[in-house]
Amino acid sequence: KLLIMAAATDGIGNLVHKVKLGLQTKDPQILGILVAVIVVIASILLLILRRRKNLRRGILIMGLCDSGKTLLFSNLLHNKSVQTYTSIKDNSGYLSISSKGNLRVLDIPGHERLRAKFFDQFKSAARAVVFVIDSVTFQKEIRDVADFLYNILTDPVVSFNCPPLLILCNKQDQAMAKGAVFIQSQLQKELNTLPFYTCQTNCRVP
Ligand SMILES: Nc1nc2c(ncn2[C@@H]2O[C@H](COP(=O)(O)OP(=O)(O)OP(=O)(O)O)[C@@H](O)[C@H]2O)c(=O)[nH]1
Ligand SMILES: [Mg+2]
Repeated sequence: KLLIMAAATDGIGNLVHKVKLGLQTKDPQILGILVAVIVVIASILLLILRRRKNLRRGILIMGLCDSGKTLLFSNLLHNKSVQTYTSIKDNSGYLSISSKGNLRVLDIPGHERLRAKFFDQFKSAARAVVFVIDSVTFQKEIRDVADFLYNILTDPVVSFNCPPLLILCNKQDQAMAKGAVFIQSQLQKELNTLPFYTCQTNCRVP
């Protein structure tokens, strides 16, 4: 075993030495091989990253209580508006999108005591997050909205996977609803008051 290990170490040492020499003398053969190796490794890494992304098939609908998540879920999945009540458990269903296949839409309860548990359960599957805001009560709830969004954005799993995030300014049919541009600017200001957060996103209001 020791002999095999020594031979292997010696082999690698020899190879490293040859590569070093090739780099110093700018040997085209060695440079060619190195470029090929780097391209192969980069392609494998890209493939792994693509696979990881494709394995995540959840669309998480999140937001404070009463922001309209369940009604949105019902409209998306069943194409109808239903009478909703405060959710105490998640709703889930599959949505078929032509270019992406079947995606699992998850409506996460907004209640403070429940949302963390469901978020922890589903966050690693998040392909995208829809953060729903009640545009009527937004100003009154701005602190809670910002805190909740901050917790999602700074979550280690979410920051690692970086799923796209859509901020949905809901209840625009109501006369007292604030517009998306106003909500965006106020939310950015509020987020910037939170510790360790600087809003540098490419926020865009359609
Ligand atoms: N006018 C208006 N009312 C809405 C809209 N979306 C939701 N609502 C109403 O807002 C209330 C709360 O909606 P839900 O979908 O139950 O809210 P939720 O976000 O699921 O709330 P939790 O389950 O408590 O987290 C319901 O009475 C809905 O009918 C909207 O776009 N316009
Ligand atoms: Mg609900």
